[in-house]
Amino acid sequence: MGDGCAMPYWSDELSAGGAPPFQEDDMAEMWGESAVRTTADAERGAWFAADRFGLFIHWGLYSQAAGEWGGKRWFGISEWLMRRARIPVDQYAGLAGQFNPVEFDADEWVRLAREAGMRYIIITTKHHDGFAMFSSSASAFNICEATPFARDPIAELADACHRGGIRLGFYYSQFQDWHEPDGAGNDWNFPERGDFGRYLREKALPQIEELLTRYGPVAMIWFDTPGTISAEDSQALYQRVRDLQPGCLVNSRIGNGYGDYATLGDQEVPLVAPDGLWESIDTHNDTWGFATADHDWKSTKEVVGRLIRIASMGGNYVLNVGPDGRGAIPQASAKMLRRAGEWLKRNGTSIFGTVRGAIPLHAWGCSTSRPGIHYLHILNWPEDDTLWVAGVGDQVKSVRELTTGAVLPHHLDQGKLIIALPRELRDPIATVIEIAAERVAAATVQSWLLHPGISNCLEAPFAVLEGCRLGKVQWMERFGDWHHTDVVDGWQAGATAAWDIQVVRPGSYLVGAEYECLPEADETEFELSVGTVCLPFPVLCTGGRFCGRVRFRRERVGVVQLDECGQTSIGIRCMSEKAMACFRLCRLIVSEVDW
Ligand code: FHN
Repeated sequence: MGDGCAMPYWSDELSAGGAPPFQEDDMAEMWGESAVRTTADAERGAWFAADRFGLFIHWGLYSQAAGEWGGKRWFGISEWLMRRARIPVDQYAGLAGQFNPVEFDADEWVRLAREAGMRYIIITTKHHDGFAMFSSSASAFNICEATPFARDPIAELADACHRGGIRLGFYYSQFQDWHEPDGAGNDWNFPERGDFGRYLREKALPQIEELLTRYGPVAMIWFDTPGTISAEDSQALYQRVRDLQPGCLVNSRIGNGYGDYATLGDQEVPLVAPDGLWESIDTHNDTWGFATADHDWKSTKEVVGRLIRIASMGGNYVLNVGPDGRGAIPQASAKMLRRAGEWLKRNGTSIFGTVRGAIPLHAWGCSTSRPGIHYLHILNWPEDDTLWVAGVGDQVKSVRELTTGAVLPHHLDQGKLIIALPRELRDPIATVIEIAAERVAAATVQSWLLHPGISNCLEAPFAVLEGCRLGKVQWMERFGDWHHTDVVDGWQAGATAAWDIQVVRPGSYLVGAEYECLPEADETEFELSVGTVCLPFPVLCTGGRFCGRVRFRRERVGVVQLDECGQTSIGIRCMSEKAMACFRLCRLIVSEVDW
């Protein structure tokens, strides 16, 4: 076994006054590569590819503390409380004496997941705090031996899942274990590097074996924060899982390119579909574990919108809730899950068992497909109740609203499908239109249909770039609350980012730009160009970064006249070198204006 404790993998001088709590490039090391080399074969991965929507549950001793310690509130992800507050091992372990989640009801959780339309559950069996939420012979620091509750909720949940026809996966923190001198991550109690090999042999591997041999079929082991774990150790873990349950999937956070499918960054919803099997993981508010102070709930529309966008790119959406110290799922989460489930009951055929959409991304939303059928998910309803769809071709057999089967009037214009949308069919979450068409044009977003009556966001990854490049920025808001954006950066003088667009309704269009501009690049001159028209404009400072937090601003650039239907290009050109490392463009926003 290699030495997995080589630090640093997470440079958080969190509670120490004044020191920056985190740095921009910590994340890559913490999450490991998301690309996997042992991708699941079609048979093992079949359920994953079809099931699309899962429930993530973060539940442990941190749920009891709920983000509070020493009379102080620790904003950010609550499951990191022990490390953030540098709580000594024995004091943190004292929480176990208070942890008595008598409201925990496994059948109720499974019922809720089913009501939400979810097909699988992944639950934390041991998070970074080292506390096992199951009966374990490998460590007495477990819920059966250390708490008054003295029950094994993982066994109860496994039984309930098997009864309820829901797959069950186990989260297991294989690298960080703040309870153990030999585990990684606790440098406040164990400043000397421990023997990580011994930790793996004596705790992690035995516990993983317990999880894979005592609870029936396990759909997946969900590893996390591989840090500096060696390739040899990742491989050994992977092999052990496969030996014990050959059908069990493993996520890419096992580290070093092992695993069956890719887990993206926390709360990351990509704009461009990753290859192979993949998942986006998200949480209902900003924390994963329960925190009394976090009420920043995503609406049902946001949650379902993310599920749709992810399904349209062929990915899975795993949404987290954080039950409290009594074992109750927060009311806000339960309500949102039920509402999402109602939408899925009506529209689930457009999500489950579908593949990535053959019809490209539009301003109104996105699509999913199955052979001969395409589902248009309208997330942004056009003001004039008219939907323009590019890339469908002329082989359309029928156009219906999915839930009612209502046939919708449609015709072709300039090679685009135009659908009349009856306003009474507008679903406040998302309306789904089912199109039967044997052949459609291959999905491409290189040419963006400038949709009348909706704001068109021309996103960074779809730009044609010269003298600048596509990048990604990731940052935390509150501690552990990750945000991700694709940007165009590295601007040289004369560099351009341009989008091919298709004008379907001539008129005046207001163009805006959303960007980050550090003080050094304040008032750098750019030009907006459409056809032969060039409008000069300065980019304006968005402030400096503090703790790596990125701040964007949306600025109006100007109004342009697009007088002819058809293909053209819209873009911006940088007129000075000084923007180079200090300006990042996320998108242009183009909206029709009533002039
Ligand atoms: O550190 C953990 C965090 O607490 C949480 O479990 C998330 C969920 O993806 N994973 C790690 C950070 O990526």
